[in-house]
Amino acid sequence: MRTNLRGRTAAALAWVFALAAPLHAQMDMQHDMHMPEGPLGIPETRMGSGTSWLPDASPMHAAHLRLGAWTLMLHGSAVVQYDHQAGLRGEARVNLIDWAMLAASRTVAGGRLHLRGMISSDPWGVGSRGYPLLLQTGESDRGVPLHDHQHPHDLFMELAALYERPVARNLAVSLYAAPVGEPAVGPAAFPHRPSAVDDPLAPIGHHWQDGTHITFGVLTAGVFTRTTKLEASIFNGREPDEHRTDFDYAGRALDSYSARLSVNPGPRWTLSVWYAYLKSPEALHPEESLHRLGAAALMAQPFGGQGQWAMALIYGANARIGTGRLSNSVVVETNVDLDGTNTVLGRVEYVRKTAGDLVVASVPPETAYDVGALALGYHRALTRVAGVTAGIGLRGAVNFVPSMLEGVYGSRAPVGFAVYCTLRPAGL
Ligand SMILES: [Cu+2]
Repeated sequence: MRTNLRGRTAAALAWVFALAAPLHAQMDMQHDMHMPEGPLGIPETRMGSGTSWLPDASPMHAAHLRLGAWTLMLHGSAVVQYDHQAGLRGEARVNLIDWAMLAASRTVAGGRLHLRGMISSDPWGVGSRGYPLLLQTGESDRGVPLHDHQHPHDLFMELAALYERPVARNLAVSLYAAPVGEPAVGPAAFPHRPSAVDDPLAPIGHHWQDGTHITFGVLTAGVFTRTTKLEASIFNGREPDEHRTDFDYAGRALDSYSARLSVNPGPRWTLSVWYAYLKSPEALHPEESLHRLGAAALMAQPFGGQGQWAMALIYGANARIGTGRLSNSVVVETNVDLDGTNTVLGRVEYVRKTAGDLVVASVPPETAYDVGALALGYHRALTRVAGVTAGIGLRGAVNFVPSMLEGVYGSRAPVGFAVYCTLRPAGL
């Protein structure tokens, strides 16, 4: 255990420096380049994960570089954290959670082509068991569903091509093809959401809301105006398996589908609603398929002189086909950068999870529980060198379980905390 911890810490530090070096080189070449605009004059800050929209006023943490006709952009985030979850299902570990995305875009035939590659070292920095997070569920390790841990993300988080082209003065079409990518389901995924930018831990409603963000096989077509986008996807509905470094096709077709409507009524807001049919998402329960639906409001706006305030309200629900029951989740999260240095963050969640989800063996698996979590944190940017910001953070959480689960968690309100260091490109 201790050797493991030491190994992880060393691996974590090595990655932090590995990530920092190329960022440094990129930023030196960047200087005062303007961010390119997309079709219909839509600002680049609106581009969220996959084909999702963010508020136009979202901060952009990326390094830009012009290479001939191509604009290259490097996004990323690396967090080393000591994560301590208390109680009977708690655990304490050091993890490295990271992702890095290289995006290249250029004009092609009157439209804009984007090529994206995003990778993560989670398979090693987090490990197959995931990082401790009370009440978190979803995906598996060694043939057993994960519980009270957030699964690692896959080495390949996205390999995608997106083409957007105007067809009239205020109308454009888009096509997204991704061997690995995000279908039109949910809001922008939490690792890429401005309201969660300084919070390294996942929402416990991840698999009720934005859990499809790494999908092996996605095709999405969209039509959009300056303010409104309607999209439809077909995709492989199976969640990533526990082998985190390969491509999880396993003979699956694009057997699931979704539709999403997004509206940016002004520079500060993104409103969206979605529906998805997920065919057999879980390898451990291949007979089960899901309806997933939800709605989200994302907000971003400048705060004070140099600050930035982002917030999200997300509702997501799953209904196992055949049960007729809707299991709901709600999260409100906020990230208030007070002055460009000090950030206060918070997240409040409610999710309805079953004994099957939480791996409580003593009762029938359909037994449902209302669980919740309240997290508060503080992040401070320490230095900004060559376009890279390093910071430290502290996050505490209280979780809420019903009395039926008191014996399982050792308390009605088990707690957790994390101390963490962050590294990412500075905002432009
Ligand atoms: Cu995820």
